[in-house]
Amino acid sequence: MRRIRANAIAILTVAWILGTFYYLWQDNKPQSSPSSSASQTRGRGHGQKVVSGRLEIHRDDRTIPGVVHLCHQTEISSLQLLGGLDEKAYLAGKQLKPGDDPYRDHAFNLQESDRLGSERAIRDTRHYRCASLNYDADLPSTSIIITFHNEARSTLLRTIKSVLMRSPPSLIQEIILIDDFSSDPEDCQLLSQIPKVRCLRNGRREGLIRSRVRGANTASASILTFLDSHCEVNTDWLQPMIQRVKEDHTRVVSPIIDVISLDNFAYLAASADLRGGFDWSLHFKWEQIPIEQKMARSDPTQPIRTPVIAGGIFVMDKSWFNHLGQYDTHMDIWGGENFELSFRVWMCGGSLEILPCSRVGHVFRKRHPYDFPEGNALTYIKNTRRAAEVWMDEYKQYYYSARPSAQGKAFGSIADRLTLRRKLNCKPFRWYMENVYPELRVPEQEAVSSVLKQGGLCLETRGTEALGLAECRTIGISRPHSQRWELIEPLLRQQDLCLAISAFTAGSKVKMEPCNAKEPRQKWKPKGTALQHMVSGLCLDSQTPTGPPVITQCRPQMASQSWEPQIIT
Ligand code: UD2
Ligand code: MN
Repeated sequence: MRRIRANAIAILTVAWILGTFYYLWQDNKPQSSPSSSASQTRGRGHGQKVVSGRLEIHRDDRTIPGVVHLCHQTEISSLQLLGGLDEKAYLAGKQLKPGDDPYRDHAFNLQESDRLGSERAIRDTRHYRCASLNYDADLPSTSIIITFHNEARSTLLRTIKSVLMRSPPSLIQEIILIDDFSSDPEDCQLLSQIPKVRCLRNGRREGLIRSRVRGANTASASILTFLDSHCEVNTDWLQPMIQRVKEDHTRVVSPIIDVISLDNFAYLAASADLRGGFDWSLHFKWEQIPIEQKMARSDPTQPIRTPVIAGGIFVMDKSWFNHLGQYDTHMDIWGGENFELSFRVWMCGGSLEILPCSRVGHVFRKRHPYDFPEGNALTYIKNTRRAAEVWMDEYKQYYYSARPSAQGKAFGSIADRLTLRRKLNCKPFRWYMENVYPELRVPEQEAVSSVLKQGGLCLETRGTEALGLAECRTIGISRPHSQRWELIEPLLRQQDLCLAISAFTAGSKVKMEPCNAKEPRQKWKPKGTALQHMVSGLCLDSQTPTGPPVITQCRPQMASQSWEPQIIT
């Protein structure tokens, strides 16, 4: 008897040791499958914002092997879930006709999407440690907001069903569909037969920005969840995001966005080491987390701070969304709103993060399948110009240098958004650059040679220190000239001498002195056609054409403060 007990204890001990070893080995297992870095350029014709579908996919093998969650509550049958919707008839109502190009209408392979049906199992792509995290039992519910314009029925229905099947039912208050004036109203209407699904149709094409605001305004839950209309949410996607927002309502959180192939609809795990970034043309890109942050991450389930979000899939507290001014509803159709929202969230007291334990698949496309009434290039410029003009302060110059075609293009009035920024007491873009996105390099400035013209007169130096206005003279190539200025922000330069104020008070004279980029008295920036001294906030003023130039209160309309730079080539 005693021997049998001893044997049993020995067997259990060995099993326990083996189990522990297996666990540790799993934890340290190297990523075995090669990363298929099929980095693909996603040209959209106009070269604007493209969510390059993180096509540098690193398959993360620390995911949960073989676990396929189809349904959160397996007892809910697909039939119950759909209420009165006749799914077969809905899908059959719109199908590819033989001989039609399957990519034509949606810029993805419609034939493959239709073939898949409305639900399918997908791999749980999270790090395996995510499965053992716990979330509050009393998480608040959310309103899911999905806006669409001519979405394919099969992708739209799969998006909705994946939400209903892979979310705890108590967390889904409602799914609000905003049909952005699609050709067939039934695409949306028929879906409102599904329990919890509501359908709002725009009376004209509004674009995704105004459509989302409409959805948010009718949402009844305290938390908003935005989704594109061609997604599939993965196991336990929602709880991590709601948990983070519940803990701190100023957080705006998004999942890791997995890739659903636009060709064969394979569900592919995206790398867990990416965050959202951009270049100065306001072109969104996925980028590696900075190395120091990567080294400091000991726990792969921890949130990743991100300078910007891709834009389509995020969770945000409703009152915080409203407090921060929702969206800029003068932005049209598509694009730029993700920068505007991201800058605003960071600069006005919130934060943005990507949660690795939340995964949502999305069909990334190479072109827009829909039209832009004003043309897609002009629309993108209008939207990003609005974001740059309202939020980027003096850094907007880099946007204009990177996107010269934006200069002079119409972008409407931004007065309301500037008032909002002031009311919310938001930090300057410089703060964002220093604290949120220090990795974004400010371009090296090339000196621009120019004269500074006021009426028919030009600003010139006299001797080594003094300045004045005089008749503009012809300037020969490359020879020093008292009327030639090099503009290298923040300096206004002539050889080794720079324009400086003599004191910080209104009425103080300006003079030339040896250049020093760190000297606060030498820092200038353009303000309309005026030249503003950055520290005192006063503007360069000629007073009278004969008197020496001084600095005075900026008054944009004043002729004596207007300095038209005329570039010398
Ligand atoms: C990305 C975002 C998208 C949005 C966009 C920039 C992701 C996964 N997607 O582009 O949500 O932030 O960048 O603006 O981060 N739609 C309308 N009306 C329109 C045009 C589009 O309702 O006039 C819908 C469209 O059906 C889709 C959503 O808006 O559900 C986003 O459009 P998209 O899928 O063409 O944009 P995407 O994913 O390239
Ligand atoms: Mn999309």
